[in-house]
Order: sequence, then structure tokens, then C-alpha cells
Amino acid sequence: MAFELPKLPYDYNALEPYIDEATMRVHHSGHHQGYTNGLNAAIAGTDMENMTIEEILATVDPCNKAVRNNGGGYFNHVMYWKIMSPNGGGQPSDDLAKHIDDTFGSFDQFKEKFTKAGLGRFGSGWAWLTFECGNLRIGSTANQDNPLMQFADIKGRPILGMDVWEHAYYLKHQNKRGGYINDFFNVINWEEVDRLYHKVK
Ligand code: MN3
Repeated sequence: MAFELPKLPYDYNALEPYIDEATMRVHHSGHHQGYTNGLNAAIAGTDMENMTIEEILATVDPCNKAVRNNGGGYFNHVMYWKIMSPNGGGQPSDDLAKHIDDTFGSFDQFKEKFTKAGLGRFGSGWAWLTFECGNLRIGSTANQDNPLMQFADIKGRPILGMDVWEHAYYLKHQNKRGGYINDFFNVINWEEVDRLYHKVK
């Protein structure tokens, strides 16, 4: 069964002024559609047609660049749209908030470390917050790799992913990735992050 580009859970302009409409439009209808098409083409006629995207990523051969890049791109962006919201921002609550405080010291220290992970990824990639074996971890991956892949730079179940490709911010922020990351924090949908946290706990 072919993978489909999911509809955005809000309008293209809904994350203004933090994420601009033009970026959202080309990012979703252009880039994400491209990964979706590329994934479907790459798995056509293989056993992967009957697998979930999580199963595909957990077993993909690192040298299978078509599935690695397009499958990663498909999954990463499905998560990205969901973990942003026009009603986002603020901070997590309850046990996730406590877990973040216990692990990183405070929410501000978490934000600082997550920001560093995004700024420190040279070229294109993603910053991640993962949860596995009771531990929260921050890290980053190159290109469209993600923590479900066996060979990723950070492992675990992703519960928050931030796109740091230039296509995610260049129209509004040009070369200022830090400005985008700051804006991203104003739209993080902590309810969804919390759902993913409890789903894998
Ligand atoms: Mn992207």
C-alpha cells in the first residue's frame, strides 16, 4: 500500500508569525510530497510495501539511499507537522516536565541543549529528543536519518523532531538558523510530544 502525504492539521498560515506561510506551503506540498513519492517509488515491488514506516526505518540498509532518504523524509515530516501547533509554545507539563527537569536541570537548560543540537548539526539534518529505556536524550542526525535507524547518530524512539534543513527556514530567516530555532519553540505542540512520550513509556 502506498504512503500518502498527510493533510496538515492546520492552515499553511496558521503558524505565522513564527513559521511563515510560504515556507509551510513549499515544505509540505513540495518537499514532503517529494519524499512521499520517492519512498513509494523505492519500495514498489519489494516486501517493504507491506511494512509500516517504522518497520522500514528500523530495518533499512544504510546503503539503500533511496529508502533511507525518502523513508526518513516521509516519517520525519509526518512527525514535524504534528509536533507544531498554532496553540503551541510554552512548556510541557506533569511527568514529562519533571523528567526534563531531572534529566537536563531545567526547561531552560533543555532548550539550550536542544538548540545547540540544532545549531551544531553541520549542513542539513534534524535535532531530536528521544525516549528509550526510561532515558530522555538529545541529539541530531544528518540529512533525513532519524533515531529509529540502526545506524543513526542518536537512537531511541523520537518524541520531538526539529527540521534544521535550510528549506525549513531560509525564506524567513535566511542563514540565521538560531532565529528559526527560537521561533520553533513558540509553536512546539507539547501535548503531542507528551502523547508520544506516554505512548513509548
Ligand atoms: Mn524538511
